[in-house]
Amino acid sequence: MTEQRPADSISHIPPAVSPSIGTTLRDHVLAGMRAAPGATGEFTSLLSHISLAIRIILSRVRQAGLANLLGYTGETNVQGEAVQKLDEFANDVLMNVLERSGHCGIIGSEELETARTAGHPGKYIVLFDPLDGSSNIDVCSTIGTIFAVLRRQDPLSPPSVNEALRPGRDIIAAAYVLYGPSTVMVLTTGQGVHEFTLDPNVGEFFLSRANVRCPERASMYSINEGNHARWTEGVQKWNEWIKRDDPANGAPYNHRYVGSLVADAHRTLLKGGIFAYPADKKSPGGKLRLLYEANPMAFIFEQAGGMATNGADRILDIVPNALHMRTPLVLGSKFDVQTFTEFATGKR
Ligand code: AMP
Ligand code: P6P
Repeated sequence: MTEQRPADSISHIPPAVSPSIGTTLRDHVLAGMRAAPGATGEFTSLLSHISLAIRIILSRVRQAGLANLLGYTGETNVQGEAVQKLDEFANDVLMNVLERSGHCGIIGSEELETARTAGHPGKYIVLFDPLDGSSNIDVCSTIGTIFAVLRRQDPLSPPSVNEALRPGRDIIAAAYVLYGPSTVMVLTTGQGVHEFTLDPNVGEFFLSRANVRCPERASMYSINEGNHARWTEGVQKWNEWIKRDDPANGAPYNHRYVGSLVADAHRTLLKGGIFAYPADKKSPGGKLRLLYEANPMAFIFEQAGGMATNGADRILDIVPNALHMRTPLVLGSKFDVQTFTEFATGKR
C-alpha cells in the first residue's frame, strides 16, 4: 500500500518561478475586447486571423532568397507594377485567411483590381497592402504589410464593393508590420499605438513599446530627393528651408530614405520629423494609395499625437472615389507637418 503523504507535503514545494512572460499581442487584444462593451469576440478573432497571416508571410519573406521566391511572376498588377512572387504570395495568404475567418465581408488589396466581397455577410472591411516596398525585396531591405479595419454599416446586408470607399476617419483599427532586422507590428485599435516584436523562438508577438508617441518635432526628413525638379515651388522652398545652416533652430535636418513606406514611416513615428511623398509633375495626384497605405498610416500617426495631410488637408477626411485612389502623403511630427503644409500651400 503506498504511504499516505502528509496532507500539507505539497505546500513545502516552492512555487515554480514563473518566467517573466511579457504581454503578448493576444493578451493585449483580449484586454481590448474585455474593455469593449458588448463585444462578441469577432473583432478579436479577426485580428488573430490577421496575425496568423502575417506570421505565414514572414516565414516566406525570411527564406525568399532560398525558396526561389525572389523576382517577378511575369504579371503586371492593377497599379501597372511588375508583380513580385512574394507580393502574390502575401496577397493570397491574407485573402485566404480573411475569407476563412468569416468576419470579413469585404476585402480590398493593392494586388486586386476590385474589392472582393466574401460569400457571407461578414461584419468587417479589411483593406491592405500585402507587401509594401516590394522593390526592396531582392536587395534584402525592409519591407512590410499595412492594413486597416472598418466596420460595415449594415453587416447583415449583402456586401457591396463600394462599401470600401469610406474616409479614413471611419477606421477602427490599423497596423503595419515591418519584416526587418526584427519583425515588428505597430497596432492601434483607437486606444493609442502599441508596438509588438515577434519572438521567433516562440512564434508570438510581445509588447515592446506601449503607448508610442510621435515627438512634437525633430530634425529629420524623409523624401525622395530625386524628385526635386518635379515638385511644386512651395515644396522646393520647404526643401531649401530645412537644409539651411541654422543649428540654433535645428537645421539642417538629417535626411533618411529607405524607399519602403513602412520603414520610413516607422522611423518617423519613433524619432519624429517628417516623411513626405508630395504630388509632383510625374504623379500629380501623388504616388501612394489612400485606402491601404495613407489612411492606415494617418490613423496610426494621429493616435500617436502626430499628423497626416495630403500637403493641404487631413488625410483621414478625404472621401475616396476609387479603391486604388492615390494621394500625396505628408506624415510625422505636428510641427514638421504643419510647417511643410504652410510652404506647400504658399503661406510661407
Ligand atoms: P465584436 O462584437 O467582437 O465584433 O466587437 C464590436 C466592436 O467592439 C468592435 O467593432 C470594436 O470597435 C470593439 N472591440 C471589440 N473587440 C475589441 C478589441 N479586442 N480591441 C479593441 N476594440 C474592440
Ligand atoms: P519611390 C514602395 O514601392 C512604395 O509604394 C512605398 O513603400 C514607398 O514609400 C514609395 O513607393 C517609394 O517610391 O518613387 O521613392 O521609389
